[in-house]
Amino acid sequence: MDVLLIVDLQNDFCPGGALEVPEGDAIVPLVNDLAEQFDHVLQTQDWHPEGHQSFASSHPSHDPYGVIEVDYGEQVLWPDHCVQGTEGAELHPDLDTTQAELIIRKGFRPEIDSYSAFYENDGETPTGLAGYLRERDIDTLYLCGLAADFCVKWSAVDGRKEGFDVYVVEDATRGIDQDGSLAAAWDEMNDAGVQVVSSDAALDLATA
Ligand code: VGL
Ligand code: ZN
Repeated sequence: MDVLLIVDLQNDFCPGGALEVPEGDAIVPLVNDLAEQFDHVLQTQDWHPEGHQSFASSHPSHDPYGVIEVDYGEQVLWPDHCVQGTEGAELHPDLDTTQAELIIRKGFRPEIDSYSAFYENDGETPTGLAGYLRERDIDTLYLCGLAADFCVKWSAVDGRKEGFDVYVVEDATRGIDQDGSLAAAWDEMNDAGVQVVSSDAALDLATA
């Protein structure tokens, strides 16, 4: 069984938001089209408490987009974004979420960031998604949303680690592209056995 997983399509990742992904909002109509064609749709929502460790503002001597070393490895420091209960954390208003069967929130532990829909950034603390998918006999994931080089990539690679077939819908995602992170992300996904497809191909595959 196939699902469409829409990653972090939230105001703060769209132009005008706190952590804008260039053209992040441009994918909304296409994501809505995809959602309509899938029988099962899931979403993620980045959902940080104020003062989250991933915020540069929590580390006074550091600027946004710098990198620090934390318990679980490198942490990019972001502008404050997707703070719980704020407008920036809301899903994009034009995104049609009617069909979403599950919205998984992540990044809510103050001391640990969570890019992947499966694991916190320590690579060990599960979100519960793998179990949810297995219990529902879902074996194939189509990923779209934001950002291609962070949450989409980490979700795709972890999905492979968990044994799922994973497709990333290339025209239904956009990247932050921090220091070449976008090209590196496509390579990493490729190495992990993630398949990159166009939305047209995804629709053909998913309905086949
Ligand atoms: C994301 C950076 C920080 C993402 C979330 O959704 O890709 N990126 N938090
Ligand atoms: Zn975040």
